[in-house]
Amino acid sequence: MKDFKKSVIYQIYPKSFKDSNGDGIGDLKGVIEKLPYLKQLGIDYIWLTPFYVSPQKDNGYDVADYYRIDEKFGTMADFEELVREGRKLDIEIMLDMVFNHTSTEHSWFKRAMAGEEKYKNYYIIAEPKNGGEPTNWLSKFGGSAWEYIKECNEYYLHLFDVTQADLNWKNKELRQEIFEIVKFWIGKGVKGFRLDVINLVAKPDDYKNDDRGDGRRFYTDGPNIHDYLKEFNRETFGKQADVITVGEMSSTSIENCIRYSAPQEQELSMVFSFHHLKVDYKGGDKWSVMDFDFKQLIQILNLWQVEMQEGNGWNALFWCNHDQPRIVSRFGDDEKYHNKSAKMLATVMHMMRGTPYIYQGEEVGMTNPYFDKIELHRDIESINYYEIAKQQGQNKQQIMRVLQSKSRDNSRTPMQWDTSANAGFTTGTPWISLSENYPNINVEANLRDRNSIYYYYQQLIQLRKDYDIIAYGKYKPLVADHEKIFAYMREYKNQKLLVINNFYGQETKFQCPIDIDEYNHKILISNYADSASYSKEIVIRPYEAVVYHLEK
Ligand code: TEU
Ligand code: CA
Repeated sequence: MKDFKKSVIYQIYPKSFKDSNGDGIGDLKGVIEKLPYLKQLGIDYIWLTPFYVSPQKDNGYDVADYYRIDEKFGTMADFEELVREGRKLDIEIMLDMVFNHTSTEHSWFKRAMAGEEKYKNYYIIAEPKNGGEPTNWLSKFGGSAWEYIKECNEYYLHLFDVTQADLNWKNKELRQEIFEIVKFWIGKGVKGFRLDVINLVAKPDDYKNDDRGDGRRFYTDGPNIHDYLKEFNRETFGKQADVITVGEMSSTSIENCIRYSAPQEQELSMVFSFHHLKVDYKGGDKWSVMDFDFKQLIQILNLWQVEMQEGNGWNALFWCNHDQPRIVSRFGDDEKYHNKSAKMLATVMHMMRGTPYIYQGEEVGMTNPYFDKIELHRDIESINYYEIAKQQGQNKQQIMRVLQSKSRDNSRTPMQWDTSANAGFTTGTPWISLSENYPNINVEANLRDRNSIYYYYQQLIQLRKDYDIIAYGKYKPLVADHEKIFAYMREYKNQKLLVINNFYGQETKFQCPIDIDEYNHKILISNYADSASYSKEIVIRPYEAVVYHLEK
């Protein structure tokens, strides 16, 4: 059985990974084709974002049938082959479960709209208040979170798109339906589940206006959420020791995340939290352009490492996913120090206490595509923002610059495999445009170059397997007042790791915290071939990352 503390998980956005039949849309056969590439990289699990039957309004996060695979992605036979072929390579499959809401195309919702009480009670439906929406809550994709149902003069709640209706977890029958779905996929050999915005499913008993926000404080980490997750664990994945779970926790707290992921609580294995990816939100607004706040980033990373450790919780470690811009463009330098900054950012995450996640293309340094026309965008959240910002009178250039910085489409362009047409992603017309830099940034070029970002990720993954201190070591923050350096330590038995990372393109000096004489020391990994050996004061070059292993 795999130990998730020593494992690395690779996230695949099937629609943009590899197209096997030339329709311009990535599919499951394309994933099967690339298993040997992933084996060589060394990852242990593949997290697949949703590929179930869906009208694709939110690219699959609007599920119309949880038991069937959308024909665009393939067949159940393809999926079973993927599990089988993956297991031969010791790679397990993690599925993405969207249980905060369904598509309004789901039969449950259709029957609810047809007036069947049983199914109306599967959703959050409320009476009008003062002839209007039940509350002033906002959808995360813009606009009101309530949609009017004229047939019954009521409203249904949708925290995301209007075609994503929120489910009523208070309804035990509905929860039972959800447990059956998970047991079905466990029966298919699935060994992991990523639970989409799972900390939003516990809604309050009464719906009150939010006089100081968009309503999220009423349903985020809501009432009974821990009881729901304990029941979920007990009824399904908790029965299988070799099935792991990760909860996507939107706008959550450390206290709740310790309870979500501490083994003694028997809820989930680990959690995704996003606070470290909001340090470039001007005034907390995602739709803004600003350089990331380095000090705030360090403070947040240290806090979540130390507090989760104290509480015996477990972090999912990540910079990138299908909702976030590419990290080398965001916190690195994707022009002058593309290779060095990508490797430095990888070192920061992979040497920490938690389970690392790599998002497709991150391992070869894929960047934001810098789309300059709205027509190139496909993401519903980005297109909604464009329309709302235009109505607010913002000029197109300004809006496009914000989208270039923050749009989710930044991470959804096709995987760049080689220099052939469409970077080898498809022989057809890709559903979304490629980043124009694919002739230089692609898997083929990385595999040819021993100094590439790919081999650096491969080395990081192998180190976590070879050195217990990386998986089990105590995290020790170091003085976080350096202008450019983020450094921390790991301690385990008679060993220490000193991890030093320069987040900027200028040289700087670093005072090492430990007296060396009592230790044998070596460099475990560095993104400079000739990193300085350990000494009291070290010169750290632009975007330099170096990990010292110290042993008594
Ligand atoms: O994302 C949840 C979520 O909070 C994101 O919407 C995120 O905050 C936002 O995109 C960042 O701007 C999950 C899925 O990852 C996302 O793809 C879905 O759109 C969303 O849930 C609804 O299912
Ligand atoms: Ca296809």
